[in-house]
Order: sequence, then structure tokens, then C-alpha cells
Amino acid sequence: MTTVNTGSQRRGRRVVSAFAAAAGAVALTLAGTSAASAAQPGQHCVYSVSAHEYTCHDTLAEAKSQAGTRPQGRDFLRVQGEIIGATVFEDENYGGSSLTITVPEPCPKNGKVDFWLDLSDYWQDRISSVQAWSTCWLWLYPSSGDRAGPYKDNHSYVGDYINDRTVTVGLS
Ligand SMILES: [Ca+2]
Repeated sequence: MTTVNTGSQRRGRRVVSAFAAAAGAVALTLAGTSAASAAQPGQHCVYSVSAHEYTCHDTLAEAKSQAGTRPQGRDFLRVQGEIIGATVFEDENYGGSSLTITVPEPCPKNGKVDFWLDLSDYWQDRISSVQAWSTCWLWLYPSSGDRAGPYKDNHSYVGDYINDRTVTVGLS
């Protein structure tokens, strides 16, 4: 496999609205959303890798506070008893729809990818920024079988190589 340097490639950066530039912890209230189905445009969903279930909300703040836990600090944020491993975003600078991935335990640092998520049709070829939480590092896989990463922190842009190409997310 090829490991791609995800450093600070900013070429081709699109203009991002001031609204979308609001940090991930800020509630983004988007009009016209519905909780009726998973991963509709403008939705903020939580996916549990152990339960294989999506739960969706109108705002990222709601998604992260399902269990009454407000996003503060970086470590071991919990949603419905699980730990937040990562949040991925549709747009650069943590904008657009978000998908928060929860894991049953902090990612073991054992040199392996411990948790996998094959993205839904909606999320395929859409991820542009990511946040790694807890002890987890993110790996982004395009359909070609290469990968980009690890993303160990907040990355406001995933880089030209993998932008809008991810079909599978791994947490290690
Ligand atoms: Ca995108």
C-alpha cells in the first residue's frame, strides 16, 4: 500500500463560506433537514462501528451531545456510552454534513487498523476534512486500494490526493 503524505497541500482550495468556516464545535443549523433517513444532505449523523447503526441530528452539536456530553477537550468524548473516534466532514474546514464515528474503546496503538467503516452511498467520494479523537488515527481509502493518512489531529483539508475520493474509513 502507498502511504500518502497528507501535509499541507492547499492547491485547488475552494472558497468556503464564513458560515461553513465555523469550527466543528459550533452548531450548524441547516434548513430543510429531516431526521427521517440517514445521511441526507446537511445532516449530522453518528455511526457506531460496534452497533452498525446511524443516528442523525440536525446539528453537529446535537449529534455529539446525545448522551449529554458537550464537546470539550479532545479526549474520550462519549456518545451513547461509546467513545468518539473521529468526525469526517463533507466540506473543507469542517463544513457541510458530518459523520461522527464512535468506537467501543480507545483505538489500541497496536500498529493495526482496528475499526473499519465502509461508507454509505451518500458519504462515498465526499469527505474533505477530518478530526481524529481519542487515541484514534484516521486512514482514508479510495476505491483504488491505496490509502491516505494517518490523520492524527484536526485536518481542515484532507489533501488533493484523497479529497472527495474516500470510500472506506479506517481507525487505528
Ligand atoms: Ca467534499
